[in-house]
Amino acid sequence: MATSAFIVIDVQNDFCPEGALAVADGDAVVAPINAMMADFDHVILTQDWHPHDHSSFASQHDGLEAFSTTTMDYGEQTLWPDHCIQGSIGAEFHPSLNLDRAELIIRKGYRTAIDSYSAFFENDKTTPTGLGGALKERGITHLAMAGLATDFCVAFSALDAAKLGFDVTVHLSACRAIDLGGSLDAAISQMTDAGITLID
Ligand code: VGL
Ligand code: ZN
Repeated sequence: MATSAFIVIDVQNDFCPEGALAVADGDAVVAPINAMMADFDHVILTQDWHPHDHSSFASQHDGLEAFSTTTMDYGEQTLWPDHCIQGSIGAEFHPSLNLDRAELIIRKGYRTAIDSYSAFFENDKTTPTGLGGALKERGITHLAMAGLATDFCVAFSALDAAKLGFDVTVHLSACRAIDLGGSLDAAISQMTDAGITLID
């Protein structure tokens, strides 16, 4: 029998209403995610976890504004408001997210010089987080994903998982998007092209 894991992406205060990088209606994902946890063998969470001077923050780039893009050593990078700073309340999981079944919490974006949208590889597309190995070592073949934000951390994670050979389903009704310059439409078509199952 196939072994499944539910990967819950970045359901943190800063991505919910009133957070530093609020995703519209972001907290609406909490109830459906809590309900879905019972359907999977394993539950794994990711947590965006940046140092206060992270290079993805517009505040670290003189003259550049949040939601603009710049070029890093590893390629193009969107600049964000300061968010999910290590140890801050904004970096904590939403207080209603059920953490009881979480077996593993993958923190990402903790290196100052590189961002990490994906739960599998940092934004240079080569530095692994270790999650792929952890799943494979445990015989997990099927992944379901939900969380925040659809068009960044969820999509990047789903695309990398498909590339690594996992069978991936994204539950869109338990995701919300940032939608920056067409990023949501682009993410949906990339996920579709990669053979990822999208469920509404
Ligand atoms: C995310 C932008 C910056 C996300 C994280 O969780 O989608 N987006 N950091
Ligand atoms: Zn981030």
